[in-house]
Amino acid sequence: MTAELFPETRQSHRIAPGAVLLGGWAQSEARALKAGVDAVIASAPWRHMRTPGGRSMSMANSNCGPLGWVSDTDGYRYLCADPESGRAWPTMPAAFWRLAVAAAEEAGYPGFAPDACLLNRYAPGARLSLHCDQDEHNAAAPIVSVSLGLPAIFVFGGARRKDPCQRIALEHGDVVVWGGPTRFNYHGVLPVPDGHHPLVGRYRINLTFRKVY
Ligand code: MD3
Ligand code: FE
Repeated sequence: MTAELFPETRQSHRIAPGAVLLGGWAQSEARALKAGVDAVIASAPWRHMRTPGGRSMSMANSNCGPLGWVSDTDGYRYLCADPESGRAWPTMPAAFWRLAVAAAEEAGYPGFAPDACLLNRYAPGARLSLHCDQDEHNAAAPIVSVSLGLPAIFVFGGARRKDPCQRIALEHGDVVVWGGPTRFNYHGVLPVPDGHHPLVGRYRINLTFRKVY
């Protein structure tokens, strides 16, 4: 019996002060979300960005909404145009916006109005090393994270890099709302195991909704 077959068995619980896992919360919207991903990618294709140190990231990225997160050898920042095309990032699909706002409200953050959505795509073996998200100027707003496709282990640490970490399995349809005192904690994603997902194929896709300003 997998949680995949029985979404109601996915747990919702508080991971840390201000951080809430809404298990399986996006499952019923997964098709609409995947269609939204495909529409965004048609205008702003997946690309592998470089770290400030010059290494190519193992996950592929894109963005939608007024602002998009980019990384290159000049550092990390939010831009209102896609540097690959010079055009504005694609509009946030309505299904994305509705889900992010509803999830934030469910987790205790009413009035969430994201101005950026970062799309991360992990092929098997891709990972995200331990980091903290500090490029958003609005420290009061949470980040809403939606996982689609292959499962992964999310690593959630403390305020300092050396603090102990907890490991959290994130599956297709899971939503996590990260806010409050742990908003700037260290976190990462372990290398994604190989597999196949009926809707997403051989990938894990993560959407993060952010309020930059
Ligand atoms: C915990 N992405 O894009 S977002 C990222 O699965 C990122 O792709 C993860 O970390 C992924 O930066 C999941 C989860 C997340 C975002 C912000 C946090 C977790 C957080 C801030 C504080 C603590
Ligand atoms: Fe992050």
